[in-house]
Amino acid sequence: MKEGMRVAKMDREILRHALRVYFILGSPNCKEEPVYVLREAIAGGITFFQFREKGEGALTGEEKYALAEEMQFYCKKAEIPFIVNDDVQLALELKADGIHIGQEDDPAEEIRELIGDKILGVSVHNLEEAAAAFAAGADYFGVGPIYPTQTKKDTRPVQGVNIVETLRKNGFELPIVGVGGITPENAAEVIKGGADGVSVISAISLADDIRGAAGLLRRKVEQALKARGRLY
Ligand code: 3NM
Repeated sequence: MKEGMRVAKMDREILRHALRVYFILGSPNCKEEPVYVLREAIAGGITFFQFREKGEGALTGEEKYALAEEMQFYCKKAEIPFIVNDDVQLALELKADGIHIGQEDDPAEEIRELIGDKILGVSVHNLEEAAAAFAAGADYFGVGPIYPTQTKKDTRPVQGVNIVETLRKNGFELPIVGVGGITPENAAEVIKGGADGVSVISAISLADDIRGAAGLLRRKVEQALKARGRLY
């Protein structure tokens, strides 16, 4: 596969490393105050963050902006990349580190044009979507749902770790994070399959011990990366 022409904001290997424990959060995903949830997750050891204010009861307008800004503050303080789901305007206004888009959002080429060298994550579900996202300048792939999830209602069918293995076998070297139903118990399988990290919502956001859950997930991911020797 040809190397991408652009130079990403973060070197690809730095990004790969940063994606290990990728927490996604919006206020509808919390039992407790969302900023508290994020701060506990940071204290537990998350390495990457996506602000995803979606679903029933999601904030909009100024309230959404204010929550994003406060979350970004704590990510910056901890030197954790802060990515916005889907909302380019918000990502640009906040000078976020990047944006994550799905297949139903605006085309990746257009988003790349708008965001310059910010990080661009794209959800992909098969080889064709991965090839198109790579050509459009994606910096990493989000791949899922790996396991059944209650958190997002409109997902594609469950793919299993197979999809990650398929992407690797077909020569895709871009950083990959698995998403959907991932927990400390099954995270190692996702890494073993060739992912660089795991994206989770509920395994952290709904845990009774948020900090402990984030820490355990990080240990499991790092053990699995070590066992794999970081190769895919
Ligand atoms: N994207 P949880 S599944 C945000 O398949 C998201 O693209 C998915 O939440 C996809 O960790 C999902 O609670 C929800 O299962 C992940």
